[in-house]
Amino acid sequence: MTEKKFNVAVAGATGAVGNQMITCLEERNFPVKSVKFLASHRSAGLKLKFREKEIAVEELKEDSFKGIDIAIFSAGGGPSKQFAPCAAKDGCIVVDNSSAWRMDPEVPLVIPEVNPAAIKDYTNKGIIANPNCSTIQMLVALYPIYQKCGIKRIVVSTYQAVSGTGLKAIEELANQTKAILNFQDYETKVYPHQIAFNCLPHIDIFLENGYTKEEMKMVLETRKIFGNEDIGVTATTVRVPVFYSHSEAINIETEEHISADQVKELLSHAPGVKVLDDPAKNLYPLAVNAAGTDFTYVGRIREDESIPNGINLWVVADNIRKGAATNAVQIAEILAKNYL
Ligand code: 25A
Ligand code: L14
Repeated sequence: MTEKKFNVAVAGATGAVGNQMITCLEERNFPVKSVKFLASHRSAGLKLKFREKEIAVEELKEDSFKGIDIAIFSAGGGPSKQFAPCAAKDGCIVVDNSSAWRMDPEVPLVIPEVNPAAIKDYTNKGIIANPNCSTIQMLVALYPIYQKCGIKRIVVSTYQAVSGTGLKAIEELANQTKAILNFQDYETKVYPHQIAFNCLPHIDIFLENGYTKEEMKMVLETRKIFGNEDIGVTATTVRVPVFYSHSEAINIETEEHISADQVKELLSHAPGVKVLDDPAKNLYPLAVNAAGTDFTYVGRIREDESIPNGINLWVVADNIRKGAATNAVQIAEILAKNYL
């Protein structure tokens, strides 16, 4: 039997995540019959390569999805809100990487290592949401512990790369770093403050409760993905002058006791996880080593000695790959294999 193949569109194809989505479709040998690359009018006509062939970028429009089976979106919240329903109306299933649809109760929010069965609910709206990058890597690491002994509360601080904000932010960090080291003037356009040689406790917009939207995504998305409204989550999300990969310092309080050694053993068999934890050899996860890979790396695993059932961990993953593009393509793979 010949494998079924699909007409695929990538919306936001010229962006940092969109580009990686194209690479992931190639690397993972997604069963593609045809591809279409979509972006704003600014990029229409630009040529991008897919499997050695040059393909012209087209402007994203309401009628872009006729004859398309699966569209992967990463063009920001505005375009997703506007165009995902147009795609669905034309029978195209959308895997959306923006925050636009994540908390819609009818739209499944999926991490393949955690809740792949939720994909079946794509039939509600024709849309599947990809979680926030910081949530994905945190839950890939915590889910095996959650299943084994329950988690009451999570306290997380993030150290997030600029690539999450897009190509312009990558340029801004590079330009500011060069300028400052050469005693030149520099511009601050993408972020409200200098990002080179700095840390900004501010990702996405501030909300009424004093938290940022990025922090509240970690709270609300965790509850939705675990299907547990009672789990306590509190987050501080920080932008750091790193290009690729987010790092996270995570403290959890479990329902039942688990030792640091048991956590190491459990995570060493967990899907998508690699444990790097040997302090004697200075071995722990690092952003520069995670970049370009699809694993969620976990290290610095130790017991929180201030409470009876507490664990501390350091979790690192490539925010553009597992945090966005890889996770979205993994969802599309399950959809294609099991549902279409
Ligand atoms: O709107 P938001 O939600 O606030 O999102 C802000 C940005 O964050 C990134 C993404 O940046 C987005 O633009 N982003 C969003 N969700 C993300 C997520 N979950 C995320 N990053 C990580 N995880 P990006 O640069 O990586 O990608 C932008 C892509 O979206 C296309 N696009 C934008 N508006 C569109 C649209 N496509 C269709 N319709 C629209 N209305 C965008 O295409 C790109 O593919 P493009 O043609 O606009 O960009 C091509 C080049 O132009 C630069 N550029 C972007 N904006 C401007 C611009 N140049 C001039 N003026 C601008 N206003 C880009 O840097 C790109 O190189
Ligand atoms: O997916 O790092 O909701 O600026 C939006 C903010 C992705 C990261 C999302 C950033 C995020 C992005």
